[in-house]
Amino acid sequence: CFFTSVTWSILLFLYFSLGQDSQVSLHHVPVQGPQSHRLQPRYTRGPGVQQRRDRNKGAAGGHREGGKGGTNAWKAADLSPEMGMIFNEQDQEVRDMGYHKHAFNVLISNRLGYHRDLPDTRNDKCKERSYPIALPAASVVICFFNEALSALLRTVHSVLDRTPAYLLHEIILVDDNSELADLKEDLDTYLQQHLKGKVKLVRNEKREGLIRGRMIGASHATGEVLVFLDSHCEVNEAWLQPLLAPIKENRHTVVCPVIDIISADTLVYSPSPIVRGGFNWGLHFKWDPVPAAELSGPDAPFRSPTMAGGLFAMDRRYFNELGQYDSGMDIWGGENLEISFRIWMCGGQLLIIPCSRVGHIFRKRRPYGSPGGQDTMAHNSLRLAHVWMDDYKEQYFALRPELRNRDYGDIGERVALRKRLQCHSFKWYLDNIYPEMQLSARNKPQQPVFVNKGMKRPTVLQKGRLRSLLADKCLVAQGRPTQKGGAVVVRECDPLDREQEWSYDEEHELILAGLLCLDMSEIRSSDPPRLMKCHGSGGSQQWTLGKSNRLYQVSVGQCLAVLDPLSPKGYVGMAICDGSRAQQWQLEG
Ligand code: UD2
Ligand code: MN
Repeated sequence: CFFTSVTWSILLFLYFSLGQDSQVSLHHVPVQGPQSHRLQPRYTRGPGVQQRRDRNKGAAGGHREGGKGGTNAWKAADLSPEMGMIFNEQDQEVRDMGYHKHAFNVLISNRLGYHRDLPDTRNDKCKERSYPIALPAASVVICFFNEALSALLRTVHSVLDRTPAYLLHEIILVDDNSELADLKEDLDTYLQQHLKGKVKLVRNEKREGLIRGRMIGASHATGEVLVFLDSHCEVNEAWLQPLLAPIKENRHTVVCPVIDIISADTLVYSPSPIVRGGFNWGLHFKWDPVPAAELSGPDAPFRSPTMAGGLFAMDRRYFNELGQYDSGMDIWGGENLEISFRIWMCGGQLLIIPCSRVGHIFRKRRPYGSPGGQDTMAHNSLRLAHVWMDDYKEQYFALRPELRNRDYGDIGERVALRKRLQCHSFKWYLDNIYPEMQLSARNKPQQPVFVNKGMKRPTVLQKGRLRSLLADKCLVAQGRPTQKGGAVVVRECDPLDREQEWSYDEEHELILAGLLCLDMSEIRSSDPPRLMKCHGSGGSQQWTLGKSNRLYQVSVGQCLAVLDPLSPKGYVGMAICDGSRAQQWQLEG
């Protein structure tokens, strides 16, 4: 609300004008280390490698605009790590409940507001490309279940802000029977007050899942082209024209933007590498390198065997002719491979358009289940295997023998569709569209892409013991420093003990004895930090070590503190940053 915004602005103003660490202040742009390419953790579905060039850049002119209704924005292409700073219990609650309900940092999402600048992640050549003025107009369909309002509205506003009005036929929101009462009310009010006539809202009377949800959205659409987006996206500069042009040229072309990465912990927007979609025999989508022969330039569209699923554009009539989606698929999963196989096997083509960039919040877990608790991914994959994969479905069953006799419902209509459209065989698809698949040993579990590429460890900036100025003791592992999940405590400093040595690197990781990273639980910031395997994607393992000697944790917005300096137990924990001596640390070599 307005008053919280005002209080927040004042607090921030005071905070930043009272001379905090220059390293993390909004106005300071630290010298950047060499670009690093690290492995994206396997559980997120982000495109493999991240370039985190801009991550700790101070926010350029980061100020908060006055205004009502939470539409305030940080006019910044990038964020300060301080965006997640917790000032009081209310912040704490927003953050913790946000992780619980949405699996990303809702505190930062709310503070960002509904509009923000984004780094233009396109290749420079894209800026010189021109597109026909006359292009088909788009109906943007966004289906959501229990989405955080700020993320949903930022998705909507990014479309309104960055799409020429004549190309935007409409925006259709499909509320998949969300259970959060506040979300329903707040969305209704906001749409009434600010977006009347600009956004259509369709409400499902029961939870349908994203697959039928999108079909419902599409059935309300009247634009020539359908564009599907997840409900936590931000479209970037000139994103739509490059998607519409290839469809205009050939309406059997389906196109995907490059999906840039919005960090779930920090909301920082960073570019994705140029990769394309594949899959493994477990029928999981994966990102693959683009074969050189497929790439004719940094700005040229290229063919992709599959799509990630959430973000694509397609001629509306073609969507209908091609059989929309399989309405027997539930909630989540598998529909992306199903539509990809169908496009290629039945005479269409699927392209990725590097000049179109859309950011997506890649979460580490899905914050919702299915109504009956079923594994909908398995159900949906079975349907897709039985309809589209011919004998190659045996590859799937070899990995998932327990599914061989599982019921998957009636697929009669989909089999008839395949026949009616006179689609190619799955072998044709593998031979012509995804030959890489045939080369790999089919039954071996697939390695994630990029395992060995770009895994260079980040440069260490500082090394030494981490001494608490209050306790005059050093931060060490409570048990063995090799023990994953182990806690840290303060103990007598021993300059000769290698197991007390921390390295602080350019990725802002704190690594003990060259082994494990200091990590904060993203679910509950009241938990103490632990030693975990370094994952290389910032957030829960990102610490800033400032001049005022505090150790600020970016993802939880708090500082590391000695809890009771007199107790021999030496417990430490996270606390609201207050500059006290209990929160002062020195990394000494
Ligand atoms: C990816 C896709 C997603 C979908 C999925 C496989 C991207 C960026 N995302 O997973 O679009 O293809 O793979 O199925 O490629 N939703 C509902 N009702 C539900 C469940 C989800 O409306 O019952 C909405 C949800 O709010 C979101 C969208 O569907 O807007 C996709 O769900 P997700 O973000 O959890 O999927 P994601 O990105 O993990
Ligand atoms: Mn998503």
